[in-house]
Amino acid sequence: MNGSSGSIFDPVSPHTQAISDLFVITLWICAAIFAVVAGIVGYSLVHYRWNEGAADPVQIAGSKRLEIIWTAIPCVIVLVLFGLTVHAMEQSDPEPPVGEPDLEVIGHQWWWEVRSPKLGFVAANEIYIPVGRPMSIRLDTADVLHEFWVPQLTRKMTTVPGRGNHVWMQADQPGIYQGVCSEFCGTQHAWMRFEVIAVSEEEFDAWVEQQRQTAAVPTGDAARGAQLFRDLTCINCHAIQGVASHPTAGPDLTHVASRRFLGSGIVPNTPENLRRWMTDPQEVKPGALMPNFKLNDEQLAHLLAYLATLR
Ligand code: HEC
Ligand SMILES: [Cu+2]
Repeated sequence: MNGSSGSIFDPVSPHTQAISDLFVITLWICAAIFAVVAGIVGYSLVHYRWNEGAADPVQIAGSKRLEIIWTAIPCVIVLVLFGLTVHAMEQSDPEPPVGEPDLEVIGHQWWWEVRSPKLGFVAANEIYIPVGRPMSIRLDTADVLHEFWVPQLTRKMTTVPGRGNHVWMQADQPGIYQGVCSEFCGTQHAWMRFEVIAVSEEEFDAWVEQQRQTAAVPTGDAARGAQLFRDLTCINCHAIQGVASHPTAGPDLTHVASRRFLGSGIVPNTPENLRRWMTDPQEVKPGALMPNFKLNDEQLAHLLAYLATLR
């Protein structure tokens, strides 16, 4: 898929286009100021250089006219920049809608909970959106300050404990866009990533439909894994829809097998990496808030069989 450079210079929504435009205009204005100032300095260096026997140039210290001119020009420039900035702020951060947002994204140390009471699903670290439709997102945090940022799609927005924030997210081209936490929040701040996957309306509906499914009832080894999932207290931290829907200390695992990455982007979701994660989460993501269960081979096999059914 295209459009996934992750660069702020490659905006894919009206919101980030406004920010990028502001940057470019500001850069050109500053470049012009630099050229004028450097030009005058250069001219003065050459024209007024020391010349044995020449008379001193005319002294203009205290000239009222000059003082007014070089006070007025910067004031006008600052006013223009102010106007452009206010405009960009309005474009990049329009009023939130009245009523329910489309999505709620909640920052956790160090992963993202994604839910939609409106559409009736819970997910983690992966957000599907329909191409071209502005999605309204309420932002919250379960612990400390985080900052939600998809450089190509959204402005930055902090998640503040006890105070919901809002951001609009839109992608005008299909693609997979990188999202990050952009406010230091502890050990694994750098691995608090997520992906926004912009797809057609039909594909979006299909994704929502899949996320709404509760987990299938497991059989065989997977059923033994499901039992371990309760006995070993996994269920105290991880929700599995149809089994327990409330815990939010760790990511919802109802559809974990269908996700592209584990540990908020730290490793691709392959059977090998899932085994590593279950053998010792700290080896994969040091500091992650999941304990090492020191599983024996049989427990590991049963849990992996169960997790594989969670599609
Ligand atoms: C104390 C709470 C806690 C317990 C108990 C716990 N986990 Fe976790 N788990 C987490 C957290 C937090 C994460 C996310 C870590 C991160 O990405 O920083 C996680 C991540 C995971 C992931 C990766 C999910 C993803 O999408 O990245 C899997 C799989 C997982 N846990 C399975 C289990 C299993 C199986 C058990 C029981 C043996 C278990 N967990 C017990 C807190 C817990
Ligand atoms: Cu962070």
